[in-house]
Amino acid sequence: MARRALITGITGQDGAYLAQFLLDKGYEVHGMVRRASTENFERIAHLRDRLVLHQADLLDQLSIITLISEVRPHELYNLAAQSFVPTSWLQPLLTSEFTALGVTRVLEAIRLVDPSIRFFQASSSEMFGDAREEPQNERTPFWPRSPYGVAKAYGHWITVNYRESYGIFACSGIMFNHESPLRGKEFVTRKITDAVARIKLGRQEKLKLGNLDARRDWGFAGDFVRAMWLMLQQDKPDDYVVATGRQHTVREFCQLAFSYVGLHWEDYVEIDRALFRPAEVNRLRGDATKARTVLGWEPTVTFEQLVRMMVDADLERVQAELAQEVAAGGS
Ligand code: NAP
Ligand code: G4F
Repeated sequence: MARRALITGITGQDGAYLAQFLLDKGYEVHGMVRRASTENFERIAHLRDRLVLHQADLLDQLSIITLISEVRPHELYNLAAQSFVPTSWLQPLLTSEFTALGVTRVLEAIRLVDPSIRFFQASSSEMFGDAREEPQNERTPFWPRSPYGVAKAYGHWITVNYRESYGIFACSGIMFNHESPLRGKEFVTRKITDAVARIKLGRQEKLKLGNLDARRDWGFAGDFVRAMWLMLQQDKPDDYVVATGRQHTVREFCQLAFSYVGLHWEDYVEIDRALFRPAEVNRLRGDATKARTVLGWEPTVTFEQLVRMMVDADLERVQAELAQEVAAGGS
């Protein structure tokens, strides 16, 4: 019989990659989606016929209990969250409800319905914040610098606590930034590659950015979802840093993305002070030795390949939009 997985946040970047990964492994894949006035399933459109989607919301405890009772998954991946750091200063309470308390609601539902369900929590390197050491590993103390980071730290510790209190197979993946052509356009990498494509094709003139000196450890989302799955296949539940171990500045990302299409980034990028954050996470770099040793996990996509993959995808998309406009104008 096929194993059943339930993914919260299936409409997001990681949800789409994880759904594809699990389907390829022969899983029956269920996804939790929240009600919206307009459906928001673009990232999983190509998988739509192979998925079972259910309406529920991280804010609504009973909806999660009902969902888990109906699906009875073997594995549950909790990817849903308010995941954009700047929004967490604008909506700190809502961010805590989704990103912190939402985790407890899912864990409570597991405890009530079936404590043998294996649970993955999408934790974040943002918890290290003003990091006490570099590179960061599973023992590095947290010093979060945003309401999002604080909420994720809660989500991490409640996951550890339900493992220790109730023996639930609960794992926390402390994931560093991971990107792809499916990344939301508000995040800096996709904002840059979308702008590069639009500028190259004459649809945009300038790109406004904030802090170019911030350093991140950027990997490929497709690699990260494999680490999530590996964590739930082990004999014992545990927590793992997932990272490439390489660090680059936002400026370096710009340089590489613009030069890939033959443009010089300084001709197009403007600094907008409004995009600077009230408290910045200046540098992050992960040490994934434990994931490499215990899970046998390795990233397969380099920083340079990631940038090129994202620019290529955005060029293709913007070109297709232009072709559609021409066709519509000519008909
Ligand atoms: P994403 O693209 O922003 O997706 C977030 C998902 O959460 C969406 O499917 C969204 O649904 C769903 N969601 C938000 N609020 C919800 C609610 N109240 N009820 C139900 N669903 C809700 O994020 P991602 O990049 O795929 O990241 C996945 C997870 O990993 C997140 O928890 C994120 O915080 C964490 N993480 C990401 C990274 C990274 O670099 N990508 C690194 C570390 C940790 P809608 O489509 O309806 O909005
Ligand atoms: O792309 P970002 O918005 O990602 P951030 O804040 O690192 O958060 C992402 O990674 C976390 C893992 O550490 C996840 F948990 C979280 O859910 C999310 O996926 O910003 C990256 C850096 C920041 O230092 C920011 O100040 O880029 C800098 N930046 C400079 N200009 C900008 C911009 N960020 C954005 N979003 N937009 C800008 O114009």
